[in-house]
Parts: sequence; structure tokens; C-alpha cells
Amino acid sequence: MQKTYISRQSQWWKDAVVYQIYPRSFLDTNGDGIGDLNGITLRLDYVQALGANVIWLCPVYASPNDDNGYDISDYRAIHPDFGTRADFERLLGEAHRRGIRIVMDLVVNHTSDEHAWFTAARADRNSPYRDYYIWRDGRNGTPPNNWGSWFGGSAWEYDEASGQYYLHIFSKKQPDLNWENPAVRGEVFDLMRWWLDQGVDGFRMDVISLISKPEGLPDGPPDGEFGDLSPLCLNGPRVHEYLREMNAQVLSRYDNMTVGETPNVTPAEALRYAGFDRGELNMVFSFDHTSLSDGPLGKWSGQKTDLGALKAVLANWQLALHQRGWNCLFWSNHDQPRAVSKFGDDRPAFRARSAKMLATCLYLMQGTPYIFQGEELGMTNAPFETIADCRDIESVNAYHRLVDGGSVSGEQMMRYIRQAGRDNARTPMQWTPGAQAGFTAGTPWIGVNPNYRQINAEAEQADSDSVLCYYRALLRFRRNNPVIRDGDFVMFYPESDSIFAYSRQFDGETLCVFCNFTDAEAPLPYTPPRIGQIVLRNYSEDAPLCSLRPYEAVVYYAEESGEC
Ligand code: TEU
Ligand code: CA
Repeated sequence: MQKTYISRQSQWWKDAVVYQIYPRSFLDTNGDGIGDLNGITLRLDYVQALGANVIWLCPVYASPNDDNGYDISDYRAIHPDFGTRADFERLLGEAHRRGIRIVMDLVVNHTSDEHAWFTAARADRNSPYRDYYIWRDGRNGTPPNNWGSWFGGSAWEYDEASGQYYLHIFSKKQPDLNWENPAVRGEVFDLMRWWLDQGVDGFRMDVISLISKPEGLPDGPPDGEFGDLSPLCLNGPRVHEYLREMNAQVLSRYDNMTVGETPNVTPAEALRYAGFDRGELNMVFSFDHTSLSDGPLGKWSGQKTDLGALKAVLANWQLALHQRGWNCLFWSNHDQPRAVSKFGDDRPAFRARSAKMLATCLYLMQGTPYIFQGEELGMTNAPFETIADCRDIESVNAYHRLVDGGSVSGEQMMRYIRQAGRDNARTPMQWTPGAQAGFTAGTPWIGVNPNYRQINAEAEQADSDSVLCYYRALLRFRRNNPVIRDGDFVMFYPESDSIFAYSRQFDGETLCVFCNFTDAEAPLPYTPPRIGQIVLRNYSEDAPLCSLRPYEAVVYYAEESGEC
């Protein structure tokens, strides 16, 4: 077969286990209440002992922090809150010494409005930087079109001095870059090469599916006060052209891994971004499974995820990408509530068991696991009482929009935020039962979850029955296991609304995974004929496989077998 491009990339990312670090909340070493790079370096042994071999580092660049670093003012500078360039180099060197690769967050749909490109663009309509962004005249004193920002309000901000509006899909301090301008693409490719030349191992690409805007910027379908830009801007007309250009000019010349953040993506579209034959990205994040609990107000909902729908979604992705692309396996990230609170059961009696069950269910599928910091401890959502406890611009904006606008009461909105707010993931890592969970000697930038006395790394390291020790065993079992990496996927009992079970098969080996997603005993609809021996389970006492105990997970392995 003829190759259309020459790539230096190997496929190590298929054997990767990614640990996502949100640096601000990981470990503070200088008492300013903000996690820092030196804190990450101090905990590399912890990451290694967990069994992860890649760290995805959320943004550590210079930023005014309107959106906690997703508003970058200098792509090549380390934010002083996080440390210095020397600190970064030490982190990278120490990580590599342990066989841990580092993947950086690449946020290039937009910059900060304090980036030098934007200040130059704003200051002078004739500046070459003006066309780095998306400026339009208004329509009779109103914005150029009806688009609403994903963070609330219009997606357009009027600039008094120059008499035009600029586009910002996120906050008004996050102006969108104009990817149609080849100079913008050149700048982005330059900064990517610059980081790769420092030795970083790849990129997680923030909202990469938004970079190409539709021609003429037409109105979007009405969505409350504004129009919805999503169907127009997601997977826009030139996005694949841009990514192929990026791949040809940058990615294919380095041994790296790439993962795109692609909200609302379908499997068919995912294969366009990351099919093995595409020469674009290695994989993309799908949010089909995290958005199943959405309601009329989107993510601000009291709904739980329906197991039948969850099974259908995850199976669909397993089958659609098998041998053609590669899945990202994740329950949570810095934008999501805590995995055990959302998909499991965080009541004390069930928390640890259901956290282990969730890990078993997802991380034995085909794809690369992404474990968000604290998930391996079974950390839970936080009991935010008032909006003053929250820091996230999305929650704060939504609170004011929905509560001040009369759509929901303040109490109801706080319930939604406790269920779905992004700050749930951003409370400090719980290291010890000591002050501030051992995260800082000062005052943390966001409150520590009060359950740190029970849930913390120190206690879990000492307890062989902990969530942490279970994660270590699970990831050890997973490592270099061909049936997990390459096996096919067959679901059992698709009609069951309590059990999620499936098999994986490869080269005469079979793995069978049985998980009970409920707090009650669940009988198996039928007992599989042949199941081999137990290799992993989250109960210590044995029981016959005719039903599953509350939140039980049990994994069987058989050599040279046909069926489970
Ligand atoms: O998130 C994009 C995105 O889809 C989110 O805005 C999502 O709609 C929201 O978080 C759901 O609660 C990325 C980053 O992961 C996020 O942290 C940034 O705020 C955003 O881009 C802007 O850079
Ligand atoms: Ca600090």
C-alpha cells in the first residue's frame, strides 16, 4: 500500500496510561495556596507507582487566569504561579528519567485578550495582527450575528475604540483566533515545534474542533436569547485541512501523541479526525457518555445517567473505532464532576466499591485510559454551599444568568453546581489527613473538600483494600496485555439495566468483565458457559457467578477459549 505521508510517529500511545494533572490543585510547595511545577516533580514517584506513563499537564503558561489558564497570554512562558522555566525543565527531565512522558495542553482556538497579538490587533485596525482575530462590523448597533458564547451572553464583544466587534466563543477575555489567516497557522505550528524541541511528548488540543468557522458567519438556530453557534462552528468546513497541514508540518516530524478535545463528536466524525489512515490526530475525546445526564438547561440538571444509555454509547464507540481508530477512556476531567459522584455512588457505604467498579468497567475496554487526579483515590464532588465557594467562570456566569434571570432558584442552582460544576474536579488533591489535606501550608485558592480526613493518598497507600491500591493492581494487570490492547468487544445482557458486562477476545485469549452499577444484588440474566479464572475483583470473598453483589466488579480470564 502506498503511504501518503511519512511519519516518525510510533504507536506508543496505544500502551499509554495517562494521568491528567490540573497543576493549580495538585501540590503547592511554596505556601501561596496554588499548586506548582515543583509539586508535580515531588509526586512523580506517586504517578509512577500508580502505573501511569504519560502526564497530561493542564495549561501552565502565562495567563491572566480568567479561565484558569485556558486564556493564554504567552505560549512560551511559564506562569510564575507555577514556577520557572528551570522548574519545568527539571519536571520534564525527572519525568523522562522515570519513563513518564509529558503531554502539554495546546489552547489555540483562542488566546487571552492580554496576548501581545490581541493588544496589537485591538490598538490598530491596520496592524498585521488585526487579522489574527475575527473582527466584524455590527448590524445596526447590534452584534454581527446571533451567536451566544458557551460561557453565557453574546459571543461578540464591542470594541469602542475601533468600532468593531470581535468573536469569543468562550469568555470575552478569550478572543477566537482566525485560522483562515496562514500567518496564524504559522505561529501555532512554530510554537508547537518550539515545545516539541524542548522535549515534550505531545499535545492535548483544546476545543480543536472549533477552529474553522463557517463562511459568512451566518446566524445559528435559536437557543434562548441567542443563537447556537455549535452546529456551525464544530467540525467547521476547513478543520481537517488545518489538521492535515499541522500534521504534515509538525506532528509527523516528531515522535509524539495527540488527542483532540472534540465536543459533540460522532464516531464517524471521530474517524475523520483520528482514523489510522487520516494523518491528523491519534485520538479524540468524545463526550457522549458524560452528557447523558444533561437536561433542558444543558449540563445544569438533576438527572442521573441512565445505565442502558451509557452501555449503548460506550459499546457504540468500542465497535465503531475497532481497528480503524483509537478510543479515549475517561470518566472525568477538569471540566467534569468527580467520576464516583457522577457515575458511581459516593455514599460512604458504596464509595470505594463503586469507584473500583467504574475503573474496572472502563479501563479494560480498548483505548487509552485518562485518569484525572484524585480519581484513583475515589475523590468525590464537593459540598459547595454558596456561589462564593466557587471559582469557575462557567459556574459563576451560569449562576448569575439563571438565578438572576429567574430560571431557577439559588438553592436549586447550587444543587446543580454540586452535581455538575467544574469546581468539583478542581478542589485540591487530598494527600494527607493533615491541615488542608497536605496540599498547601497556606490558604488554598479553592476550599479543600472536607472529606479529606477519610479520603487521602496517605491513608490509601497504607490500606491494601483502598481505591488507590485497586487502581495500581488494575493498571498493572492492564499493562502490556494484548487482549486489552487489541481484543474485540462483545457486550453481554444489553437489555439489563443493572449489569454492564462484556468480553474481549484476541488471539485465543478471552477476558470477561462483569459490573453491577446498582446498590442492590443483581442476578445475571444467564450464566456464561465458560469463564476461566478470576483475575481481578472488588470483593475479597468469593461468590458463585449467578448474581453480582452491590457494585461488584469481577474479571475472568481464559486462555484458548471460544466464548465466555
Ligand atoms: O473545554 C471546552 C468545553 O467544551 C467546555 O467549555 C465545556 O463546554 C464545559 O467545560 C462543560 O462544562 C475546554 C477546556 O477543557 C475548558 O477548561 C476551557 O474552559 C475551555 O476549553 C476554553 O478553553
Ligand atoms: Ca505554589
